[in-house]
Amino acid sequence: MDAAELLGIFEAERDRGLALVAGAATLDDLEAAQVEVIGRKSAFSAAQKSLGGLSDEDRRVAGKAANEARQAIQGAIDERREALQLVAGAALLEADRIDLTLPGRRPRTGSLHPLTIVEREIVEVFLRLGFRVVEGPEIEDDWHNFQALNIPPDHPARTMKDTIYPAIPGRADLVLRTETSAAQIRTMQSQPPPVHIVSPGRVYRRETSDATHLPVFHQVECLVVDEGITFAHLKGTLEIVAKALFGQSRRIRLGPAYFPFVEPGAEVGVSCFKCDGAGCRVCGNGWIELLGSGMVHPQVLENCGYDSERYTGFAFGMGVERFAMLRYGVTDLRAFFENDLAFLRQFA
Ligand code: 2NL
Repeated sequence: MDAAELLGIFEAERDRGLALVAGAATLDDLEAAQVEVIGRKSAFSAAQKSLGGLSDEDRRVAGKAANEARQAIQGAIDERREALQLVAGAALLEADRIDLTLPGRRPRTGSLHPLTIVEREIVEVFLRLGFRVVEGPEIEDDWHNFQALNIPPDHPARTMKDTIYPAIPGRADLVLRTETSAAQIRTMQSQPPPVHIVSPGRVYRRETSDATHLPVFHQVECLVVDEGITFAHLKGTLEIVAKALFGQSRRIRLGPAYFPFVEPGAEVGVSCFKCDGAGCRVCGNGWIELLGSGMVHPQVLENCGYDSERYTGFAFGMGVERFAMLRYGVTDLRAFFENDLAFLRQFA
């Protein structure tokens, strides 16, 4: 090929290239145009390679034209690429655009179980009175759960009917605790009087489930031991606790009751918070039976290493479920254990 033909190719390819570049709508189009017009296998590159066959003078002129044409195309490509990148970036931004004025999606948080709410509320009353919280194991041994509490081996509460015995090989003496008193026994064993404690927690009984019975329930027990503690201290404390939980205008009443670990024992009723003692659907006769109580049996004190001639004490225990049912008007105990979110969310 002579110089005129090559000059023609460079000029024609430059014009074709500029047109292709101008028409490239995307970065991919532009890339394809570059390969086609000035790539290694392009007509342009082939023509440039054949410059070597020209005379010095022709090669100088045609070579200059080739370089100028290539620079024109490359310049157009660079310019176009920048413009297309701007467009692509703007499109990305637009696609990623979020509306900051939309309301957020609030993460769903859990809430306290109604029994936890009520248990804490009960414990809170005792904390305000200066009591300390103690906890103990739910798997107890026979001594802490029964013997220390003056419950002899032939006591009705010890038969299989009332107690759940976990199948632990070689440990026939273990039980699922039937009251949280066991934790209080452990506290008395570990320290001298005075003792002012409450022990909240789960307890277990062999029961067939119905609206008012379950094999697992919750208790808060209260224990005071010191020199000079009398029945008046028990009664005063009960009154303060009943008023704190059910309202300052409540009254309490005591009646005789038997528990092996107290002497004397008393059942405690509180005047109804709905009808104030007149009688209604909540209470029946104006009184709500609330808890069991008594003066700690001297034998229980001796079992823990306390001198029962010097020290006396009172104790009482209340059911958390019973209190929660009264508080929230729940009529079926099983509702607390079904994990029905529609039920539980009411307490959030
Ligand atoms: C009830 C009755 C009661 C106690 C619990 C107690 C604890 C020790 C010593 C003596 Cl360490 N007594 N606790 C006393 C009387 C009654 O609970 O009906 N609870 C739900």
